[in-house]
Amino acid sequence: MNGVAASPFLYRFDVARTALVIIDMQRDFVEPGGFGASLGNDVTRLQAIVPTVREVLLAWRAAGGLVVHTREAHAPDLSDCPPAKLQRGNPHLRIGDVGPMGRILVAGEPGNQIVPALAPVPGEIVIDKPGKGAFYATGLHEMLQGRGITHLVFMGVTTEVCVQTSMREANDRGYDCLLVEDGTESYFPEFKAATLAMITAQGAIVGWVAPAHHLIASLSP
Ligand code: TIU
Repeated sequence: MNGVAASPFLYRFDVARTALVIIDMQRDFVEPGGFGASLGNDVTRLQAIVPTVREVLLAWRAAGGLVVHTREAHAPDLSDCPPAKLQRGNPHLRIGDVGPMGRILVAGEPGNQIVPALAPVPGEIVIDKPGKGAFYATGLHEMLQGRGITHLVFMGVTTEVCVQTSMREANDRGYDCLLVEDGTESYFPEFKAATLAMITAQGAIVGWVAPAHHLIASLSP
């Protein structure tokens, strides 16, 4: 059993029953010209966490833990993108439009790939999800159940959108969840801070939060 010094109290987990879930570290959110930028955001804040996410990913792989990568990705015919999502807001490029990295948020396009520093390796699970949460319409819960997973450690982007939605979905399904606070980022620093606070409030109502170096220390033999 491993223990991470976390907020609001010690997070205990067994690597064999825990998956590292990296949410949407794809070019569409982290690089200029993708979906995040099309919504009017400055993507440099998100780019800055890549080295920390990589450090945790390498430590997790070395410890032999299961890794899950997600991508927010739609089918080329957009049949899995409801009008309510497609038509929201007033972006200069919509989902499915052709941008500098190919069609925005469409599976298989260059912009939809996970950034090279965090690319999946054989044996890791890669989930394409049509929603913000990783459990909606993906089969992820069944995959995790089949592997005996009870605990999830989250990183990725953005903190208050896809990461928090996924963590809440996981919490309702009975997983004990830890969010790596410097392995996640938002386009809005105040939303990240609020998310960390609301996750840990009321005795870990959604889960735990800890810095990457506390998690890495807990993995050291
Ligand atoms: N816009 C925003 O903050 N996020 C998303 O649209 N998707 C994810 O968070 N991955």
